[in-house]
Amino acid sequence: MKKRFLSTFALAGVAALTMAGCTTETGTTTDDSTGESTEETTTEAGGGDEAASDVITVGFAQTGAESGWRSANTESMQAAFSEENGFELIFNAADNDPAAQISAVRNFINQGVDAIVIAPVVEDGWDDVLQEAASAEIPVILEDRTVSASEDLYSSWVGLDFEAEGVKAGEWAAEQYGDTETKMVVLEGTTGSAPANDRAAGFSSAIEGTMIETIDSQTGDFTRDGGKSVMEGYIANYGVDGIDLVFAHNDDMGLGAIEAIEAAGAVPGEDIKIITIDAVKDGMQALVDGKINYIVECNPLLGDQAADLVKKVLAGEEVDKAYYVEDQAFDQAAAAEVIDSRPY
Ligand code: GYE
Repeated sequence: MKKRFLSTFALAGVAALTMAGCTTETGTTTDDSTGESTEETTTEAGGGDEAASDVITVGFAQTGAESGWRSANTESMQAAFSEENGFELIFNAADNDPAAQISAVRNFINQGVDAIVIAPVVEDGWDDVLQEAASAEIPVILEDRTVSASEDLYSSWVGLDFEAEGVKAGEWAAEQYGDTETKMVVLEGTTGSAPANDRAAGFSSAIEGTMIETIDSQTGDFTRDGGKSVMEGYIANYGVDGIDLVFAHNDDMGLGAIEAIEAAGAVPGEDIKIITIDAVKDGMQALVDGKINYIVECNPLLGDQAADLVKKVLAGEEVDKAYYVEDQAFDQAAAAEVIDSRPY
């Protein structure tokens, strides 16, 4: 697979259609099989039948609203799939429930949307519904997370190299702490999600052969509350003195861990070192404040690339199967330099 690095702002040039008026509807749909309800918002481009026929209707199946990263990603997607850019966006957030997300995609197929965009909660379980979209001749573009299904079942994907993020975080840990006995606990992202799987694999490979020992690893579901309560459990089991390092698969769980460490009377960033991934505002602030020690970036601003891909695919243009956006990494000094100019 060819890796192509895109700058986040490079692909913004989609033609803007001028349209008067727009309506926003928010409704709740209930998944018959699970009884789960998810929120759906439709933003419609107005301006009469003529304009409406040019409008591209896109169903976007978002994971949920678990983190600061996710909020920034949702905003980026909503801004790019706007009516000014020629789209009618049907937005669904599945509250991180894989079954609810699959049924949202089925609803999009039944509604006969022009294209479907998915940020898949988990990697597995997509074959059937992607096949159904293919049979209905509705192209699917993936953003952010990947799936294990055959790449013939979707048109393209744009996102980040999660394994490389894990490697970057692990290499820094190895360099800083690898020569002394270091007891590490891990706060994993959502079980079965591509970033949780790949970040864990990347980090583990980078610390192999060092004196960093993983004493426990559990999921905090990418949320602040999850990170806090898993960290409370670790502290109860091992004591603050029994833990040297936390590797959190995202900033929010690291921020939750900070609360747990402080509540136990210890100093985050000193008594217990913390490495996270994302580099959202709150995470970067904690890094500048010395409560987090290192952050590997994961860029959430994927909306313009995703919208560009939808237009290209619908126009029958050739696209690659995968577009990787490049990430950076920050220590305290680097974070202090850029924090004020960060867009998220
Ligand atoms: O790191 C985390 C979010 O899929 C890359 O999901 C994304 C991850 C991100 O909840 O904060």
